[in-house]
Amino acid sequence: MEIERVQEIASLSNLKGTIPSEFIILENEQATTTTIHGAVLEVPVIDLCNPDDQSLVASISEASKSWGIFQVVNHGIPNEHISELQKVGKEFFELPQDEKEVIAKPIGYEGVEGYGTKHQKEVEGKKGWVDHLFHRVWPPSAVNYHYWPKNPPSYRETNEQYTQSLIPVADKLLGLLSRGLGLEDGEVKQGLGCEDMFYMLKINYYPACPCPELDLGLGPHTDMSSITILVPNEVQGLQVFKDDHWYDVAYIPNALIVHIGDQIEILSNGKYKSVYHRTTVNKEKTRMSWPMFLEPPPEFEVGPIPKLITQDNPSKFKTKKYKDFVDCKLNKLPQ
Ligand SMILES: O=C(O)CCC(=O)C(=O)O
Repeated sequence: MEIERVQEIASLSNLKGTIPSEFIILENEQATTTTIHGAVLEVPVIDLCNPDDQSLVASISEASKSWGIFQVVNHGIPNEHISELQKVGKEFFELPQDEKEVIAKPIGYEGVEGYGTKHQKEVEGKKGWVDHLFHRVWPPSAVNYHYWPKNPPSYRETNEQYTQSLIPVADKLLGLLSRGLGLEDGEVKQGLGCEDMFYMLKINYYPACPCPELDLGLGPHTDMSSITILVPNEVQGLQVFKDDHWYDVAYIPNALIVHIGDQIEILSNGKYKSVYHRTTVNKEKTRMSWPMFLEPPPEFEVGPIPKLITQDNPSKFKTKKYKDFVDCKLNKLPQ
């Protein structure tokens, strides 16, 4: 049985001007009816070169408490590393279908890595308008090059270069988040598995859609990771739920978009909030995004940091292995 890719469905749909019914979501879920129009959300901007350390800690902590999302500028990753990452990812998705299928997730395989299209329906029983590629990039012991594109030939080097520039930024962000909780620099990272943490790269490919108002790319969700560090292409599409409404997020070119994920919400005992977000699709343009999910190793137990628990602030979350958390979330079971 062959899996139909959204990219292929999109080519036909764009000719016909309609989309198949399994993609059409209920009117009260559609972006046009649920988005606040004419307003874009200016999410907090964190300048990583801010020389005033205390104000940097305060701003990241405030953004993580009240928004769960922020954009990082002056992060130190050269713009070319970002544009090269985008270029090779785009080149992979533009290959003939057969070449992409070489690294597809096999049918029946339970892993996450590989080229794929979400099987489970996304929004109220409907499918999202997106294909993806997942592969781990760090630590070396967790990398399986089978799932990395061989074409374009510079794919591996470019992704390794981006990862090497991202790791110090991730470390800095985790340190600042730790200090924002009144802890030492390394304590949040320790609570996530330290150097054993997995860096999982995903590429989302949202083809142009003739009826963008009828479907979403990804339905509303929070990320299971600790933090997610994302770069989008230039096409608008990320939306955040804030004060009971959905808003488009305004991007700053070459900034990194950081989502607080479920594991940081747990570890901070709810002080930091994981951000509820979704994506829309565009009528003329392909949207792409490159989220990097920083995940605890599967067997690692994550729970509220004991120092943060007091009589007045009792534990709000169970401590459990990350793989068990993922299992409950994917199967919609109570945590
Ligand atoms: O494409 C985006 O901007 C968001 C991606 C996302 O939320 C995800 O892949 O889980």
